[in-house]
Amino acid sequence: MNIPTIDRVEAILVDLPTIRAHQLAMTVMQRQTLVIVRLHCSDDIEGIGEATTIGGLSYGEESPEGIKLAIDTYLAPALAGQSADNIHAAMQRLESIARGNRFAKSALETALLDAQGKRLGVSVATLLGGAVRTHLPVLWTLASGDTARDIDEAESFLQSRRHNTFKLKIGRRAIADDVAHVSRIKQALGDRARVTVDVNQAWNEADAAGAIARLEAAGIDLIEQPIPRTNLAGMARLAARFVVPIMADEAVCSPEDALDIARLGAADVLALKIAKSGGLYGMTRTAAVGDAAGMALYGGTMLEGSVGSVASAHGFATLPRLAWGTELFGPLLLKDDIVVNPPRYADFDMHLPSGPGLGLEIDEHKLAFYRRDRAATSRTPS
Ligand code: MUC
Ligand code: MG
Repeated sequence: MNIPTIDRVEAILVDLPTIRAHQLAMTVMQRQTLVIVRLHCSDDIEGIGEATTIGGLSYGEESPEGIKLAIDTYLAPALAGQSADNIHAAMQRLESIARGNRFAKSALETALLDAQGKRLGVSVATLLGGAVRTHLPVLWTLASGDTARDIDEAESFLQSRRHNTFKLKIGRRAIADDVAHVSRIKQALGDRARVTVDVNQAWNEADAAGAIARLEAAGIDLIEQPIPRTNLAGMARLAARFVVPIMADEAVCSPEDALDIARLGAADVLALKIAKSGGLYGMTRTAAVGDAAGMALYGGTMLEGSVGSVASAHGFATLPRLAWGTELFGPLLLKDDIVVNPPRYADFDMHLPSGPGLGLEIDEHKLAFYRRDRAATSRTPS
């Protein structure tokens, strides 16, 4: 039997508008840039993957443009001619020629898994050992910047049974304003919804201690990354001081990070993301360390579109325990999509697509329309 090899890899920047402004501690998003990877193999099978970050360089150390440059210049040439059906060997080769660049590597690993799944006629979750759930709870982030609008948004999603947990992005305004905003939303929703907050590292430890005391009293269910990711000792003190669980997000990118957090008791919950983990296998290894240490797990997002969100869902579906559900709502924040069959959301859950690989098909017309390297004049609306 001929062993399929990797022929060619494309990395495509895709700019999609968001349905509304999305305000986080470090940036306000009006659009999202996806880096879509298409990996072509010698047996005519194509695998797709996605590397997406938030707000250019404002969230993480890789920008969409940098990810494309790293893939085009270094990672794709290193993969050319390699066996397409040995994903670990391909990823090890990338490790040996490039440090870091986890988002770029994650997109390539996803594309290899998608191709291999299509080749074998099985889903990515099956390749990873099998899904233990076919649908995943999905929260929604309220981040319009306006309290009344956020309450309206939450009410409409509760009514349509799309979401019953809401994450509030705070850390941008004065603490007193943030606490008042969060408390008003929790008061309006009451026991009908769970409310969590994500501070994205914006507070120092002393401010965090004061704010968390007030958020706990207001009935908030979870506090995500209140202080800088490097201050694990501070996170441990906060986790010991409060009953409300503290979640690590930016602080946990690898199994080694999870081990440090476990040793120090620096979090009660870990936010897992395939991009920051360098791929699905890195995410599941990180999850295993957290799980073994007795920490609860949560399926995080970098606000990816359908490709990255569905890839994440395949991985999260295989985890034995996922106590805090997921936030894989990225496709719903975007005005349009570049796949023909976006994931289905119903009854507070995201439903895993069926079909080999990721179970997704690129919409060529939409991709051609939204890709950045298309001259504006040659774009034709659908
Ligand atoms: C983050 O830090 O968790 C996830 C949801 C959202 O609105 O932003 C992201 C990033
Ligand atoms: Mg976060």
